[in-house]
Amino acid sequence: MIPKPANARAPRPGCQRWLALGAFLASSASAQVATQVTFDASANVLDPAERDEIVSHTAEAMRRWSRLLAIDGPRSIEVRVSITDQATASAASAVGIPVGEAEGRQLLEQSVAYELRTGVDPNGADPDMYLQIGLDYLRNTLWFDPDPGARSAPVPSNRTDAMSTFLHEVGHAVAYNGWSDATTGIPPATLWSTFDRWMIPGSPTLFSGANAVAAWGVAPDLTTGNNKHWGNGTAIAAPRVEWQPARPVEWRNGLAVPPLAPAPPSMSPAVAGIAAQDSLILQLMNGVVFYSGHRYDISPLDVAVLRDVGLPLDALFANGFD
Ligand SMILES: [Ca+2]
Ligand SMILES: [Ca+2]
Ligand SMILES: [Zn+2]
Repeated sequence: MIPKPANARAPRPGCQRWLALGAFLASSASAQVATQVTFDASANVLDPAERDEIVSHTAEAMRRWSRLLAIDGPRSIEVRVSITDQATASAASAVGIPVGEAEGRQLLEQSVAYELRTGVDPNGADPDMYLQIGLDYLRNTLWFDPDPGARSAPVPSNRTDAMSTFLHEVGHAVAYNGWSDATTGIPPATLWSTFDRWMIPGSPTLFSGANAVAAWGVAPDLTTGNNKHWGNGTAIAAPRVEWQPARPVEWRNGLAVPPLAPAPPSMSPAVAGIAAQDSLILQLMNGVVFYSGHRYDISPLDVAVLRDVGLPLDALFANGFD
């Protein structure tokens, strides 16, 4: 759950290759995205059934994110899996790709996002994304869905839904990552990611991407100490308003040029009648808690962030959400 800096990983030698095509449904976008999952030597502890579950859940998570995007040709995303002793799971794109300059800093895009957007694999045969999973978490906390595409079987009340975890981790590789300080939100002096650039450092740091602000109603707060995620504490964090019209982000000279942020509407939480599902704490990409027995999925706020980091959305999803 804790994102790693996107450029901090080195390729690891020696792996077994497993192939999963994330292309088994009809969506024109996802039909062109193949996900290849490989395991390094740390995964030798796994049995074949466990590997199959990791492959199927990784591919389905990549399919669910990539089907939102307008993709103009075949893509192949290589994911390298390691098994660790960490408490949960973590993931990141392999590298950050310079795509321009914004406000005096080099702007870097996650390598998975870059390849999905452009069709160019920025690091050749090396993996595009690294995924680490704690062994105890894998075996004693996660519940692997017998049909990760359908997601209809009841999630055991004492288990964490593995599809939710895999969706969360792929979300880091696609959009939710960067180099800003995890607590202060302050970026390095010379560079930042397409996500970092929208942070308003503070306590908490806020996310000011125009589409996210429009989707949420106010600038949503990022988790202090873990700020490539949403939310703090367990209270309802912010009111939100109805989904607003899509605001396309244009690319000029290699740089995502955002629309102007609308002024957040003035809303009283007591008047707005906020429902539990409107809490940042219940977002897939929240940084506070994953409730057992509960399914999380990509939300309209996540779609807004995809726009804010410069990804082109499929017309099917341009004005709403399925
Ligand atoms: Ca690739
Ligand atoms: Ca690659
Ligand atoms: Zn996370």
